[in-house]
Amino acid sequence: MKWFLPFFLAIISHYSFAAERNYLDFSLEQLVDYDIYSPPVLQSHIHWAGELMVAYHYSHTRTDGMGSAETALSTHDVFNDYTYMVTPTAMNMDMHMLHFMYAVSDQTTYMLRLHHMAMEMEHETRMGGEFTTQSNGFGDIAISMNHQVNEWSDHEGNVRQFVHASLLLPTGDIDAKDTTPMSGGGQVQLPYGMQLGSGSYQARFGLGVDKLTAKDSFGAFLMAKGALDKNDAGYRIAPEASLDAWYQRSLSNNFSAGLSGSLTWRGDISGRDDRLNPNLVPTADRDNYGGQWAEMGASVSYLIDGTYRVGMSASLPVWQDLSGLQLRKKSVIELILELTL
Ligand SMILES: [Cu+2]
Repeated sequence: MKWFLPFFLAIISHYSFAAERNYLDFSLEQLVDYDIYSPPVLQSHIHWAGELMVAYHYSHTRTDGMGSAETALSTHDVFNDYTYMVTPTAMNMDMHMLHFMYAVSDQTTYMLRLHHMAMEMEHETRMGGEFTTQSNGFGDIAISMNHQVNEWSDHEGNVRQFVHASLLLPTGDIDAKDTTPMSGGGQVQLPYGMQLGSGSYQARFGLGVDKLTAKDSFGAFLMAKGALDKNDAGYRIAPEASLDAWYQRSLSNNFSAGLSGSLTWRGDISGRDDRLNPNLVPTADRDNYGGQWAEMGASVSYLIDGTYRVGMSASLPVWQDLSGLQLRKKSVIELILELTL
């Protein structure tokens, strides 16, 4: 994160005085042309033939406190109601994502995503001790295609429909280890949620729609993802489905703001990793992973010279229903830097 800030500030200061293109002066054709309103979901995003886009996203996800179904539980509740020797108390995840998008035609854009994760989980033991485990490294690489299937204009603006397909490669580590007070100084296998990859090939499919007018943009994206095979450790990560919706509006020549909402469903892990002891800590038990989350977010976006876009977003869960016993989601903060060539 530290290396990113000077870069970010340098770009803002260098280009903020040179802005020529801006939100309010655009005709509808130009808005579509320059892709000013980048949707918060990159999976429903296409470019003109030959265009290359590089996007860097940084996100920080915080989970804090335990819960079961819709109820928050204190550490005291966990040790009273369950037999686990250890409970997680909080987790922080920092993710750096690099997306490369290249449009082979006006309808079809290919995308490659690389990401690096650093996770830190805080724990408390039944005896009152505290400890932290960490893992970090590159995650599963995604190769995707975004395709516009339909487009039409009415008197207000331009409507587009998209399909999305991805293949995720099992490049992320599923053997991440760390020491704990119970491991006697040795390295032990970390639980499912602290692993960097899925260990499986995964497929992801999506359907999206958006509408662009001279002043605003809104859209929705529905997505489903699942593992195609069991990994070498003997399990298959949970399938996921999500629905994202957003609204973005221009507030000045180069400034826009947006609101978004998402619903996420996650199923169960199938099979199990025999290196983990599910009686020791809730995270080692595969039954403590699925759930449903509803989140609301807000974002701001700043356009620089029609080429760069910098943005920031924050989202909070408004409802969560957790399978078994797990950490409750608290917040997600994201910084975005996009360059279109
Ligand atoms: Cu793009």
